[in-house]
Amino acid sequence: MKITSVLGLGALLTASPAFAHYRFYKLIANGQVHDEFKYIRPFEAPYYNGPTQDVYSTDIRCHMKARPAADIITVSAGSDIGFQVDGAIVHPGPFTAYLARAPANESLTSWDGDGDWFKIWEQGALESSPEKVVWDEGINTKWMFKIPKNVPSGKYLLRFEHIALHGAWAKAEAQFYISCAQLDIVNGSKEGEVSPGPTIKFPGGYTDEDPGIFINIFWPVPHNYPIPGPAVWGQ
Ligand SMILES: *[C@@H]1O[C@H](CO)[C@@H](O)[C@H](O)[C@H]1NC(C)=O
Ligand SMILES: *[C@@H]1O[C@H](CO)[C@@H](O)[C@H](O)[C@H]1NC(C)=O
Ligand SMILES: [Cu+2]
Repeated sequence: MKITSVLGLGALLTASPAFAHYRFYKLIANGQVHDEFKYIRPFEAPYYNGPTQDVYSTDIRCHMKARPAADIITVSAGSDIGFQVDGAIVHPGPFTAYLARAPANESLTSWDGDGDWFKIWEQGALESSPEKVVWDEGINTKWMFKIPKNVPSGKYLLRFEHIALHGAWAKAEAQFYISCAQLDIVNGSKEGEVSPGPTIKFPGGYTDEDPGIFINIFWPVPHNYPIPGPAVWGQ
């Protein structure tokens, strides 16, 4: 949004349930765009493309009523990975990606994701100056980043998120669009060599009052937007 004062427009969009939403429905890994929801945990009804707004619910982990996917993809530490959206991002806000490793005694295809999540990538506004803030809204349809090459090998959930901030001037009105993929990361570091962090829990790591979650992005326009969650793991 380049306009400085469109509070009214924000309210209008929030109130319009028919407005097009979006899902991160395809995983991009090993140089290939995979089928819809292959390796990605399904959520809610098959065509639900709305957000979750409750940061205190387990829905904040992998989206509304997410359940395990059948398949796990093997990927190499240090390789490129990403997600494709099924339409266009129609709201302003940041993107983040996190990993959490499944405990040794759990199977990734049944683990609930109640683990320690560390951030591996984030993207705030594409352009940010006191005069102008440009969000990645209707611009990109896929987002690529790297699996850290030093991550310990193992079974992980990869959580990808877009936080829509058009209504976030009201408390608990930020919208979270999330997908989790099931990864078997190989060729990473050996057990016990590194501990990625800082880590957070989902739920637990975000609150309704985080400065990047409860914020009016229209006025004053935040040219130093604080992306929610911990710092990206530096390796
Ligand atoms: C892991 O590393 C080995 C040796 O370099 C390589 O042959 C193999 O293809 C790698 N695995 C993946 C999934 O990239
Ligand atoms: C794995 O271990 C944890 C901690 O001891 C326990 O809470 C959990 O129920 C165990 N999971 C399984 C599948 O046994
Ligand atoms: Cu929307």
